Order: sequence, then structure tokens, then C-alpha cells
Amino acid sequence: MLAYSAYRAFETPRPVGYCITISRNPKRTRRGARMELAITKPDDWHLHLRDGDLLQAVVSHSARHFGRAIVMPNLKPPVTTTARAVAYKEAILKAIPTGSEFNPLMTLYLTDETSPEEIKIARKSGVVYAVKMYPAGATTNSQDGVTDVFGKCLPVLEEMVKQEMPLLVHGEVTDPDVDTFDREKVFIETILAPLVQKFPQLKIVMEHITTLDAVRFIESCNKETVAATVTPQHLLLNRNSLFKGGLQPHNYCLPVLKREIHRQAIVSAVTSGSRQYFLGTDSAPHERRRKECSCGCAGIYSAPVALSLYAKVFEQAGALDKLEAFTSFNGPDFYGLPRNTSRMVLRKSAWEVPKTYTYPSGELVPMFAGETLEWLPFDI
Ligand code: OTD
Ligand code: ZN
Ligand code: ZN
Repeated sequence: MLAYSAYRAFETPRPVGYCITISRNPKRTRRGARMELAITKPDDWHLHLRDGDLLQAVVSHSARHFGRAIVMPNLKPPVTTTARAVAYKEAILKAIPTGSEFNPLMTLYLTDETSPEEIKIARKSGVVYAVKMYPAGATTNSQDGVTDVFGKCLPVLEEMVKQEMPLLVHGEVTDPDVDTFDREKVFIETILAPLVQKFPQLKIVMEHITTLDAVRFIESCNKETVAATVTPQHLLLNRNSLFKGGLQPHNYCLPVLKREIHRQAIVSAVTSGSRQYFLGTDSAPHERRRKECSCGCAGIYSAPVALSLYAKVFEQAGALDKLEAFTSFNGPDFYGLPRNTSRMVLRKSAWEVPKTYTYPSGELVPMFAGETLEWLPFDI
């Protein structure tokens, strides 16, 4: 019931203002006319759907506007086996609204103990599309992650090359002596660059990049084998957003927001049209009380607003013509999957983001809660 009401809340956003004429080509739209962009249905290549009533509360927000999503495995306990991934997929399919064709693409959580055999099983299942590496302790529920990739995971990585199974990485070191804001850069230098060198054929996605260093690294790599996802928050916010008028827990995520120069570098990279970048919201909902407390969880709930926000970024950069490749082509092309065939529309029409979404265990505060956004997505 409540999942349905959360769904409705986004389905019928409150319009603000109005427009008149419709044009598919933003460049040709006359002043005062309404712009509409028809694009191939996007996919979300990095998504946290959770389980239980939180899954019920959030899944419709993704299912409505995305054809597929790479579903992160950091549950409690983590999704470490294909059997668990299959069960989790079934739970997701049960939770999506009737009639939705949303297809969750499952991932395995890499540990020091993952066996090469498990990779073979995963590939055969047709359910698992990638393996996620969390350095142990890097983010939410990552305590079972990898402690020493070069010492413990080489046979698994070799099998992944054979099975053409992509590796998705949370690219931060966890050494408490390394400054939080430098953890991505140090990860690239000490782990990712050597990993790419050792396994040049392994497909690697550096998830949720946040720095100029990451952009430079991605662009130095082979386009066929190394790519990156980018979140709306790292494109729109810099670290000042964490402290604007007081501590802002709903802007806290990992990797943490960085300086403005890094944000600008990521915007330039993504809007350049390079096929190495694709949409990955990293939407990571936590119940409000777990964000607004003395030791708040990391994670931004962006699923209901993500498409509007990506459109805003591309519009601001004068690159709306490059939006569709980022949202709908580069991801499936990299993963070797077909592009979606259905389409959707983004209409330039102001709408208000709900302040909260209520569900049985509490409330979720979405990114840009209560603010007005300009691009309204809907199905055609
Ligand atoms: N970052 N929160 C979470 C995951 C991500 O690193 C991530 O992928 C989460 O809550 O699962 C976050 O801040
Ligand atoms: Zn991560
Ligand atoms: Zn994530």
C-alpha cells in the first residue's frame, strides 16, 4: 500500500508554472515554448535497492524511469553467492509495480573468500552481470569486503576475465591515515592502476567517480575495458553543500563530495560525449533517523530526482544533445547488452520534489527535497 503511495507521489508531481509549445529539438524551441526531449529509456548502472520494506518503498521510483539497473549487493548479509542474487532478484521483481518491465541486473559482493567456481556459476545463471569490489570498511555494509586484492583475489579475477564478467569498484582506500578527500586519488595510484595493468582484459567500472584524478585516469585507459559511472550529486554539488547553513546530513555520501574543481572536471568529462561515462545514480536510501543523528549513515536518496538532475547538468553545460548517450547508450554498450528499445520524455516543466516519502519504518528524504526542479520525466 505504502509503496504504491510513494509511487504516486512521484507519478503526479505538483507542476509549477506552465509552457505551451512542444519541440523535440531543444535548439529549435522558441522562447516561451516548452521543451521536450524524447530519449531512449535510460538504465541505472549503480543502484541500492535495499530489502524488506525499504525495497518496497523505493523500487517504484527506479522502475518507473529506468529500463534496467545494476543492483548493488551490500545487504546485510551481503549478496556473496549466485543463489542469494537469484533470491534477491525474485524479491525485487515481487516489489515492482504491476506492469513494469524493470529488469534488475544482479551483482555479487566480492570477499577474500569468493571462489573462481562461484564466478562460473554466476555467469551460467544469466542473473549476475558483474562483481562488486568494496575495500573492507569503505562504505555502508562493506565490512566483509576485500582486504587485499592482490594477495587474495587473483584467481577470481583471472576467472572473471575468462567469463567476461565485469568488476565494479568502490575506488577508495580505507587507511585511516589517508585524508578522506584523498582516498580516491590514493586508490587509483595504489590499487586501480596496478590492477588495470595486471588485468588489461578485465572490464572494470570505476563507480561514482568524484575527482579530476579519476577523470584523468579513466581517459588514460582503454575505452573498451575501463569506464566510470557518475552520480547526480557529484555533478551538481561540491563539498560546501555539506556545511551550507549548518551540517547537511542528506548531502553526505561516500565517496564524500569534493572541491569545485573536481565537480567541474567531472561535468566536462561527462558532457564531452565520451562513451567511457554512464549514468549510475548510487541512490542509497536510509531512513531519516539514520541520517539525522549523531553518527549519520552515508548515502543520498536520488532515485526520484536523478533524471531531472542529469538533464539539468547537461542543459547547464549546453550539451543536451549528449544526454541520451550518457543515460541510455554508453552503459549497455560497455556491458555488451542491447540498448533499450522503449522511449521516454523529459519535459521542461517545473515540479516540486516531495519533502519526504513515508513508508512503514519511517521516512525518506530525497535529494533536493522540497526544491523545484525543471525537467519532468514521464513515459510515452
Ligand atoms: N555510498 N552509501 C551507500 C553506498 C554508496 O559507496 C557507495 O556505493 C549505501 O548506503 O549503501 C554511500 O554513501
Ligand atoms: Zn561505493
Ligand atoms: Zn553505491
